Amino acid sequence: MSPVRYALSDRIAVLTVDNPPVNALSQAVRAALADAVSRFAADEDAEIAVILGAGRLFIGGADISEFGKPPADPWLPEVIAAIEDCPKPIVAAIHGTALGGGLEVALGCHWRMAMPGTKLGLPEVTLGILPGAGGTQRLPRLVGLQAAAKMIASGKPMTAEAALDAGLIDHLGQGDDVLAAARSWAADLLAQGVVARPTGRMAAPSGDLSDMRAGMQAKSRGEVAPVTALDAVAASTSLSFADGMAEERRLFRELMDTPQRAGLIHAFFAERATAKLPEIAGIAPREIDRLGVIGGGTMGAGIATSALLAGLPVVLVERDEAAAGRARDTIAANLAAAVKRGKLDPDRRDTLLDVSLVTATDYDALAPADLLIEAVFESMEVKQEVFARLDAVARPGAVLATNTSYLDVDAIAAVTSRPQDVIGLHFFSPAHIMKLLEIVVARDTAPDVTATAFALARRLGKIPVRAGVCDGFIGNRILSHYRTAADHMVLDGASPYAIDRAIRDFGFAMGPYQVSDLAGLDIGFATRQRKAADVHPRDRAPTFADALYHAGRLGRKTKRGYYDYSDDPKGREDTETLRLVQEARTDASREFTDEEIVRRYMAAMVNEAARVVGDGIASRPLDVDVVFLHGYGFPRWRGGPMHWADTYGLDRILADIREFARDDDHFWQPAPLLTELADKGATFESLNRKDTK
Ligand code: 3H9
Repeated sequence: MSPVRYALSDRIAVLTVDNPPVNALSQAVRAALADAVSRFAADEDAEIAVILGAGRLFIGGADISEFGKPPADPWLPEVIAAIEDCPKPIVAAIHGTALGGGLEVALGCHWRMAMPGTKLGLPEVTLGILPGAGGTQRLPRLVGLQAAAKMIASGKPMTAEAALDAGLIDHLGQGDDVLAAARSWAADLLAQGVVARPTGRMAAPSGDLSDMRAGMQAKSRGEVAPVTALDAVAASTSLSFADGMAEERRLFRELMDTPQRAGLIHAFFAERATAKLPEIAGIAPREIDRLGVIGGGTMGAGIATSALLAGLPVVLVERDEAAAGRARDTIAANLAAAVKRGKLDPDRRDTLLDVSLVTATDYDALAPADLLIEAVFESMEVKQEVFARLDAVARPGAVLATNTSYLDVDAIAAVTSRPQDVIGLHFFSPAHIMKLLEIVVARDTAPDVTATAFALARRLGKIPVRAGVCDGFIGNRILSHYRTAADHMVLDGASPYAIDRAIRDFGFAMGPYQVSDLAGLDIGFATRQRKAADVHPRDRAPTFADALYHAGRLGRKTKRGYYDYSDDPKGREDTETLRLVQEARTDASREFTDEEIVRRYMAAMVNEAARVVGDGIASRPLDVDVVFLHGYGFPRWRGGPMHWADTYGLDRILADIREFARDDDHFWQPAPLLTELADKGATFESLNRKDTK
């Protein structure tokens, strides 16, 4: 059956794009759409046409899975040109979402309407490309240069209501039936005697984007698509429509060939693959109608906020009334911020606080909860005590979860009479904002408990990644390894500021010593104390970090850590830090280039990540990538550490590790999986493909 249906009644032809799940513009859809437009042009009984999407949205864009393959006719720009050049009027009737090529189809139509709440956007830059089917030339003709440039370079969608104000659409439909609304508006347009109105023939916009371009260039940290997209939009002011289209095509092709495009598309599919786990396929999750949260500090309050925002009632238990009151205040502040960001209706906030949230000091209040999450102090003793108490009050079949970020979930489960119901849910702070959720499956965790955790993640709008039990799971275990590599460089002479700069230039949001300041140097100190018993005689302690800790420089919270925040919220480099670091060094100092800093940092990261995959802690390399993209500020356009490693070359990483091992063969031991893949000339990606889809 054709993916574009043609139906005619009352002189209105309805062309329905039907290609589940998102009506992507695959080759078959493009060909069928072109045929349907020709049929309408030739159909003497049809005077106006409506293009709409079947199912829950209009069109989700070009078919991303075709990227990187040889282009297949007809091209989308040609199909859209056929729509625009049709002598009879064609209307786009948009509901749900219109993104990328989907919105470009609408821009090629002569009139546009959208249903209330619809999202319209050109998100191509988030995939490392630019709108390549006329978006950069048609949108500025409709909404003006600045508004178009902003929408295209940010990739952010706008609502139908904003689109109407901006002139992107002409009409807001009524009701919830897009077909009925579209037919009714098309009949009105016919009655008004409207004619075809090609966007490409509208007046070219005027204006200048050089300031916006300079600002974007300054904050791009190496990402190329947004700036290139602005260049394409700017062409609409100086070139004819046809030449502007040719320039858009040239720049689109240029971006299509970049490793950044490959990295961003890898990220897109990896994020959707983490929830596809053979071990839970077909397994029904347990029902979750009420959440219990134990501990109302930043983490517990964040988890409670996240649940409330998703419509899940919460019982939160704290040790006394004062602590429970503070937790309620934190949640109220989180919800107020959500109102400010436009994520929550002010009326709903009151209901969430007064009805959906119960705070208590007695564990018995947790009895009705279906899933209980502990977010208390990070100590095995404390957590085991909490779990013993939960075991006594939780109803049979309730899921018992720990939010530990390092500790052994098997040992926590062991103090209960129901280890099959215990799982780790490692949220990242702030828990109501960060999307990543490491789901730590313990030795005895029942498959339906794992399925329940994934279902909860979906409900909370999180990106779940399965992890196995080990110290630090996927993210923190790898972090501790590359942090050690950075600390070794500082011990050997590199300034922490030089390391932060080199890592930021690589594309990370922050360098490791900025991260330390944010987390607090007391956290690192406590971790070192906890692991003191496991220290190998050849491990090199970060003596400078201890020196800063003992000097009371705990990071942002004390206004001084590696950086000085006393008169600059961003933090200034500080000679006192450099003095403490220098004093704590025992070996001779040497210089490190930025290039060597990055090579060492990344080799340590990829090597430990290979161990994490080899040990089965992460199911696939792509799971590591998603953890780093969403929990550790890894530059999205590099696709994640494993994708990056494939592009850099696993043989080169292995060679780097062997080079570094000449001075320190204790730390730099190649992971068996890395050696095996490099020797075979294989990639991490080859392991992803085995398990996905
Ligand atoms: C473009 O248009 C370029 C043009 O300018 C120029 C051309 C010349 N293609 O996200 P979901 C799959 S670039 C192929 O879970 P939701 C997705 O992988 C494109 N597949 O649903 C998943 O598969 P699976 C610009 C796609 O309801 C399934 O559909 N467009 C595409 O949460 C469901 O996806 C974009 O960047 C696609 N375009 O969200 C939009 N989109 O079930 C990208 C989705 O096997 N898409 N899939 O895992 C989205 O943002 C969301 O999918 C959307 C629906 C909001 C549409």
